[in-house]
Amino acid sequence: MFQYFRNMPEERKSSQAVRASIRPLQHLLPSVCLAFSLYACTGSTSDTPSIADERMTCCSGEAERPLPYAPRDNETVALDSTAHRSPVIDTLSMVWIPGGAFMMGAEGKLARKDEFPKHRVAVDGFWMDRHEVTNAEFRTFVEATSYVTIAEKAPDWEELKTQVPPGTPKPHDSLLVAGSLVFSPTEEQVNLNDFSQWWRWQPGANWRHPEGPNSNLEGKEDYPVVHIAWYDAVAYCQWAGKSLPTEAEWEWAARGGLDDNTYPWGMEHIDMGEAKANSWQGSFPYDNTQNDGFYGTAPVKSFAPNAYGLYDMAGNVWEWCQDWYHPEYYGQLAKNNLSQNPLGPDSSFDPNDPYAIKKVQRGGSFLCNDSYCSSYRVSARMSGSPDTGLSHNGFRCIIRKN
Ligand SMILES: [Ca+2]
Ligand SMILES: [Ca+2]
Repeated sequence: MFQYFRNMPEERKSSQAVRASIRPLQHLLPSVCLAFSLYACTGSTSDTPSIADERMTCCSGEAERPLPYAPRDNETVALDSTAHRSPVIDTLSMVWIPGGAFMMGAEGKLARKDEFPKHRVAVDGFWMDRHEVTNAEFRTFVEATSYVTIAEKAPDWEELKTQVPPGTPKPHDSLLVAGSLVFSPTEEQVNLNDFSQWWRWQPGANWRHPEGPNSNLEGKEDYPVVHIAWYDAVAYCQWAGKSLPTEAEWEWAARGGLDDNTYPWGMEHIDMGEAKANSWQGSFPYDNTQNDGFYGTAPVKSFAPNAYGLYDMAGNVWEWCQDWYHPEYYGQLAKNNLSQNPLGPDSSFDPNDPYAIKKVQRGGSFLCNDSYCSSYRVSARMSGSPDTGLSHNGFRCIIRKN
């Protein structure tokens, strides 16, 4: 949530709109929309500046095609490495993703600038959660560790003032409360460039209370946990003996063994035929026809999995990846014949939010729609401040063999 509390550079165009719409925070929180810029998907990086000082991390080598082992469904397999804290992998909840090489990135009219150029990547095999981490799973983690998510913590002014311009006055204590951003539909068609119109700052919103203090998780045990910051996701993964996937691992897994596919299921448009994922049908952000059966989040595994047995790789909630976000990273990797197990850039950069650090998110959410955000495509990239979760941010984990 601290994303909301940082200052925003004066030149940021959308700051005025955010100040107007999130008035309780306007004294020190003009950057509430920093996280939102990530969700202004289509065309949002068209003005990406060049990066003069960029360091990239990748390595070249041959793809590893053989499968180290590929157990059958429902077979419980013990890891052969003591490096993992989890001694046993439950294949009811995880699936083996075989290693291989593919062309990472996008082509086509829906792709954004940061999805180019396509480049050849190889990843080793790994285990991946079949579905997004659920409320029940996250509750087990919290009960075992007493972990408190970032959205549940009131901002510490002593910490906060180090992240805002010198001389910024301390806000009233009534403003320094825990909370998060919750989707709130508009009543009519609005300018889609002003995302502050459909997000509201909600004190008391967090994973336990997704819509605010008056909401709860009753009956939602198998829904994906939301309002999860990247640091929260990492804490869960570490407790579970798992990791967040790299961006390359995530895209490789999402493609389900297909080549050059647009969606996890293939090429058929998301709105054609049988419902394939939880997205937004109708006119965003005011009229959701719910053709897929869900207005907000859906229970995990509500739609058919991809060929690897992974559910909701498109839509439902965004999923955090390990990598820093940089819109020009692919251009660096494309200089290699092959990039094997790329770990992302050494540092992040978001031209829409140049003073923030950002991690990669993938897969889109229940709010995605072609008119605004088509991030249910397997190549679509998004970024988010690692200390910020929203009502459509979740994650899933992986386990690497070594
Ligand atoms: Ca839906
Ligand atoms: Ca998802």
